[in-house]
Amino acid sequence: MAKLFRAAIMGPPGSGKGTISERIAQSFGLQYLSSGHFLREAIAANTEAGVLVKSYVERSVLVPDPVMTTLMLPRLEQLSNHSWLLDGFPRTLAQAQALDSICQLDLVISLNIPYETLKERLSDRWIHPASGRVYNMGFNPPRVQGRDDISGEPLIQHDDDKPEALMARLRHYKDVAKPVIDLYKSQGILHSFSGTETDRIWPYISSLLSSKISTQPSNTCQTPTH
Ligand code: G5P
Ligand code: MG
Repeated sequence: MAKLFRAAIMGPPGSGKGTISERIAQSFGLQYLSSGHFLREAIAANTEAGVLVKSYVERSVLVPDPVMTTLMLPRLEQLSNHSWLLDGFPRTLAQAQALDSICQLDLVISLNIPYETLKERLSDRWIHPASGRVYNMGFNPPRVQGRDDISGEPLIQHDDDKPEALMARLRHYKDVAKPVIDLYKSQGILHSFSGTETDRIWPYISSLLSSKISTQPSNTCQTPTH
């Protein structure tokens, strides 16, 4: 049986977590779990959790830790025989500790992307609100300008992607992420990548994963006793 492998990807809004995660999932067969995706799914389905988190996600403010761990940990428990990649979780020290209590990660990727690059990317970003599909007018444009590829519905731009709001979000990200990054550094599993282009960073991430996935014994995940 193939060894299990558990990884997480961290980085500020717009750093390329989603883009890189999709490449990792495709190239290495890891199950891809995105916290943002689960939140948007809950909001679209109007579940109890969805109603609770809507105003946070719409303002790009962090959802409270207990809500996030309740959303994420049961999904991971169900995947105890799978290799997976987490995108956007854990984001705070409390979330990292909650995750640590059920499962030790094998590897954490941290993306360091300059502010100017993030600003350019996010101000070029358009979203299909119903599905959460994201387009970038330069890097990943829709087939028809201003329209979602699948539904043909209009795309919108978030207020949070305007420069002033973005600066505050990025500052907040740094403060909250620092203890999480320190934790994974102390465990010897943190790998940081810096650059302005996903396509240039990707070969380094890909070769790191190739070496880790084929050679390392995995850490173990346990189903917690509640
Ligand atoms: P999300 O959904 O995790 P964010 O804000 O962290 O959202 P986002 O926007 O999803 O991050 P990303 O995944 O890091 O960004 O980046 P991406 O989508 O791949 O790339 C960004 C854009 O740049 C895209 O348009 C892409 O095509 C383009 N791009 C990528 N690479 C390049 C390149 O090389 N060049 C160019 N030109 N473009 C490129 O979280 C959403 C909300 O959910 C809540 C929070 O409210 C959060 O704000 N949330 C949580 N709250 C608490 N705890 C958690 N763990 C939470 N997780 C989510
Ligand atoms: Mg994302």
